[in-house]
Amino acid sequence: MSDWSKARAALEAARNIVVLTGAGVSAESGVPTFRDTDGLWHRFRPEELATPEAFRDDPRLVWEWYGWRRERVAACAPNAGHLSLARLALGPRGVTVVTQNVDDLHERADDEMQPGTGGAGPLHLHGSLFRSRCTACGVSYPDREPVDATDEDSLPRCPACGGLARPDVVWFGELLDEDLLRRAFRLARDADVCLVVGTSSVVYPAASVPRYTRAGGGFVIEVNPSRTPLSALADAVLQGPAGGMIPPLVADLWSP
Ligand code: BV8
Ligand code: ZN
Repeated sequence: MSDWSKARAALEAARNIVVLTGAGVSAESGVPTFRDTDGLWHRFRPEELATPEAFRDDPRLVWEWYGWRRERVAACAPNAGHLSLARLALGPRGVTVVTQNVDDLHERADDEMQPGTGGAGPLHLHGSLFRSRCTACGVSYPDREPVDATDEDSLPRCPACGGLARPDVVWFGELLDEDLLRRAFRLARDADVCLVVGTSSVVYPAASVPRYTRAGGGFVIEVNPSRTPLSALADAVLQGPAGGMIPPLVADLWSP
């Protein structure tokens, strides 16, 4: 039995599915990944930008990077991979998307599939490009404004206390939201299938999610053009792009 047939059979039999996504699910939408050759960090280095130390040393540079990413994502649209996952979630199976991505393409796909419902949306383990958080009073708030990173005085400020705001994302060396992570692990443990799409599976603790499904006796499917450290653990490895692989993989699974 091919990995494709095994994966399809597991999804057909599944009552609960967890989908773990990484930057690769948004690649075909035009959002650069992190570690691919044309990745975000090809021109930058993670240590320079996605750390609290980098923000403390040069908040202007870090905001310039996030401001550019916010504009880039706003100009992109969900691809067939996002849309078919959103369609799957409308069907009889319990489907939870757990994403490492800070873009809003899963939410926008949900809106396209079921306008105005403002569904639960994905669990954002690493936060969101479209939320900022105050470094002084800690308040977190939706923020889609263009970032003026001309100088420190023009950087985003907290609407409540005027303190310097930061992107509401999880940087390296920062802890993830404990409750969110516990919820993701529990959902993965109880899932019949963990569908892992577009992640290099190198960043922890997010990369542990599929291991909980395995530990709970569930089936792990990996969709990625390349092999990753997860490939050896997966029950089915489907090598190809999310936008091309996910739609046929989940086709008709949404009909009762
Ligand atoms: C923490 C911020 C406790 C928001 C991000 C040593 C060993 C193990 C762990 C560690 C270690 N040293 C330090 C750590 C912990 C560290 C970590 O995991 N480091 C790694 C790099 C070794 N983790 C942390 O610090 C976490 N916090 O552990 O706290 C602690 C405290 C103190 C000290 C230690 C521990 C916090 C992690 C969160 C970091 N923040 N993002 C932002 O700016 O976006 S991580 C960043 O990488 C993004 O969130 C991204 O989601 C994530 C993972 O990357 P991917 O999504 O997988 O993207 P990538 O480019 O890597 O891969 C893309 C994949 O897509 C590829 O496989 C490619 O083949 C595929 N692809 C390409 N095209 C397609 C495709 N797939 C499908 N279709 C396509 N078309
Ligand atoms: Zn404040």
